[in-house]
Amino acid sequence: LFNSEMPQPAALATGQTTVKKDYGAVKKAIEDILDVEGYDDGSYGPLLVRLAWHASGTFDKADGTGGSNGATMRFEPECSWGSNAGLDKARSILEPIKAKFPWISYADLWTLSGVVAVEGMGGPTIPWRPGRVDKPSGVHCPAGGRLPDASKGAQHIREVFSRMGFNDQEMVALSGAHTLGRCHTDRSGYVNPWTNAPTTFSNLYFQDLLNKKWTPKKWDGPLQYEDNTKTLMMLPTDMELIKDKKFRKYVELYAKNEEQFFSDFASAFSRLLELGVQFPAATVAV
Ligand code: ZEM
Repeated sequence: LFNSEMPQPAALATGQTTVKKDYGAVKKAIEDILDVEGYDDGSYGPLLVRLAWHASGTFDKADGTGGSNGATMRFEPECSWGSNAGLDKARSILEPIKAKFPWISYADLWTLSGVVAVEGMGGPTIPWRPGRVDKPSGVHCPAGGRLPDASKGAQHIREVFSRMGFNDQEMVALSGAHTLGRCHTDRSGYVNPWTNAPTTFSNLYFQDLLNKKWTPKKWDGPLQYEDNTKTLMMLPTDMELIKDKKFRKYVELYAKNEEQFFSDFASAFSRLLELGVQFPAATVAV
């Protein structure tokens, strides 16, 4: 009864059944694995934020390479980059969720995890939409050396983040993610958390940068800074945000105005996770 002139129902035409892509259910599954006793400060949240960031922060706006699309961190050489040390753990805790919702791409799952983690730790709502497509092998890995080096200065920070397309204010807003989590000697060589509330998303990182006295830590490890309790830390790149006058202006703004920080972080983080991604025309936020 059908002829080529008649619109045909898609399922009949292709013989396929449709899977309902319930991103809300995936979000819920991620929320459920965030809190865990005995790992770091009791949450995988900071690690998942770092996964989303490193998956995305390889983008180069000059040629459109890198970025979250493709989820190439599954492959050599990207999975073995020194900068990605420890993220194997983040990827593996998401595997049971990928198994339960096989229709979601790794690239969507990793970025959504960062979003759910920020939200779950009390941060702003981050606009997120699906549409990233996994690439099949490591030949698609971006060039190495694109993620920032914590031992370097303001010029390096500007080079790396302007390559992605961010301005000074967005660089400072994104750096506010260091209010979360900690450094691990076996991953980066650095040690300790930035703040005393590493599983709560807040503007405490900016307040601490300005209000605590930071001095070089005396140890055999790489140069890092410590507060007078010797329990908190700042990386050399974190210190650049108060040494550089143009960056410092925004540190002062965000230390005073948490609402502004939340709103600017949400926009910049959302954009970070979408760099280089081509979304189908009618993709809406979930
Ligand atoms: Zn980080 N970051 N980061 N970062 N980062 C670490 C940890 C975390 C830099 C960096 O070298 C390091 C952004 C920007 C920059 C997070 C999120 C974001 C660590 C410690 C280092 C060394 C890793 C370890 O030992 O486990 C540098 C140089 C940056 C810019 C100049 C941006 C942007 C981020 C997100 C928007 C997070 C959440 C962590 C904590 C991870 C954890 O496991 O607790």
